[in-house]
Amino acid sequence: HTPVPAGKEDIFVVDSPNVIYTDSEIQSKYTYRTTSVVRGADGKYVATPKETLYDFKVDRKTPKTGMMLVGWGGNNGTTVTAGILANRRGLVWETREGPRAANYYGSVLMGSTMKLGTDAHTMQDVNIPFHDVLPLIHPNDLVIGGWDISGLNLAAALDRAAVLEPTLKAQVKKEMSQMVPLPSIYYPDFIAANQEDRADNLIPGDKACLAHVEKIRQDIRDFKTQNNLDKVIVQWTANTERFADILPGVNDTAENLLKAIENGHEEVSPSTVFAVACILENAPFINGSPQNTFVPGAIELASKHNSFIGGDDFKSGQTKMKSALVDFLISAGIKLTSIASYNHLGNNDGKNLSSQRQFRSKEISKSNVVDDMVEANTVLYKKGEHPDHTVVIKYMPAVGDNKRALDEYYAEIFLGGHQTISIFNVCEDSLLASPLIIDLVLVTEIMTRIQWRAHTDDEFKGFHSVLSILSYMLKAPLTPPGTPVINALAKQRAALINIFRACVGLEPESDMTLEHKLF
Ligand code: NAI
Ligand code: DG6
Repeated sequence: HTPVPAGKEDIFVVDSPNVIYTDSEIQSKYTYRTTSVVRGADGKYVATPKETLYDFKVDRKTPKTGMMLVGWGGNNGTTVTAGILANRRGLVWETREGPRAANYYGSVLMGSTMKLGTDAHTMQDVNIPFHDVLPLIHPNDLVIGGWDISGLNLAAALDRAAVLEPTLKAQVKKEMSQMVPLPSIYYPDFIAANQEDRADNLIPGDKACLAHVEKIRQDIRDFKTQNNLDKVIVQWTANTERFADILPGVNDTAENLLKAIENGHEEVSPSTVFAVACILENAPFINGSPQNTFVPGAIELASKHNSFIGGDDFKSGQTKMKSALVDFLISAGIKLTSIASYNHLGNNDGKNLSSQRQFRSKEISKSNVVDDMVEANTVLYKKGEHPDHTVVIKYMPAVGDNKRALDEYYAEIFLGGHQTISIFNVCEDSLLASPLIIDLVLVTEIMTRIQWRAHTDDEFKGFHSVLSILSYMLKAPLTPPGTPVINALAKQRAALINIFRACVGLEPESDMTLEHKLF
């Protein structure tokens, strides 16, 4: 058995009888080991180790990929665009603290590493960039486009966002002034009334209709053709919408949802219209905002069309910290009893969220993020018991994009004592969200190139159309219907790493390091 040498872009090769490299694919046989549990009549659990054999194959050719953003002219849209241009051109700019160079800090794929294994001679860990585990596309190669209800070109929109240093903006100004968002759909009832004054770049019509779906599909096709792309991935980074009511006969099934759009039903949101257009166009669609874009009918439609969807709501600062800290506290056996989360921010997102119905979407998304960790600890919490959890968001124009997040965690410790942890987190919201937008595209794209089959099956197929592997980047992870939601950050990262490893025939990283303990 001789493995085919890695391509020049691969930094490692797996030498195993279970892994085959061809010019076009990496093929692996993978034994998935789990523990199956049943509870006997006597109330005792019986845990049985279980093995399932899967075949995976990964297409090695990196496609020319387009990223289309809904809300391209917003703070996130302009920041991620400028960031990619700055990286592509290797820009350096002056700040009051000295020169700064473009980087991808904050992107788990571009900025973090993964343990490949243990050096055979020194017995030390060998770590490689996360980006090199699978043949991922590079963010510098993304072709960027999108829609916005505001028609400002991207250079002017970058000024409006007031996120980046003038010395950086000056260097991307020319290129970004050529970028103009496509007109978009605007149904005023779904976002705050205070957004109306920027809605000057509109596709006619103020409620859902098939013409809107068709126009968006055509925009995706045109973008693909004009830029000679192999695929396009679409992300919603537009304003937070209010929740749509889930109505039987309207958005409960795929068929009803399509009929509701055809009939111009007023409870179909712009984000759902975008989702439907992308699903029908087989362009993966990710929702970076908290609203319920993926009504049951949209999820069913995606599954019928084998089209990838992911969401909801970027997990950037406060919630990312929460999903690490609460995991730590509860896993340490400390009984968290309350979380008070305050935010104030002064960007356009904050302005939109100052409206009650849009705030409510965000409140829901920010509030359910510790449920899995609480439910899992039956020692600390009785069934149904839950820490108190309050989320407050206030619009404070003066602080702009520099969001302030103040959190107090209150917990019960040994013998009735208390622990209070207070966090004051200040950072530019869009600089946290932009790397997540990149990660979501990179992971989603590689998922379109991974196929699997049970070892006994003939046919390969793709993963479930709901991409729960994206959970690490999202506050309210969408999972296939009936499957658990994982919010704990470490588990989310482990899933991402270990699925990537499985695709190249490597065992999950267990961190047991027996090689350092048994001698
Ligand atoms: P923003 O308000 O600066 O940008 C949103 C853009 O969407 C605006 O340019 C607006 O004109 C546009 N827009 C609104 N409705 C549209 C439609 N129907 N079609 C096309 N464009 C439309 O907001 P920002 O800061 O860029 O955030 C975007 C979204 O991401 C918000 O929903 C926010 O809650 C969410 N988010 C942001 C995070 C962050 O850290 N920045 C983290 C988590 C979520
Ligand atoms: C205020 O909370 C505004 C929101 O849009 C958040 O900034 C955004 O959802 C990020 O939230 P988090 O909790 O991930 O920092």
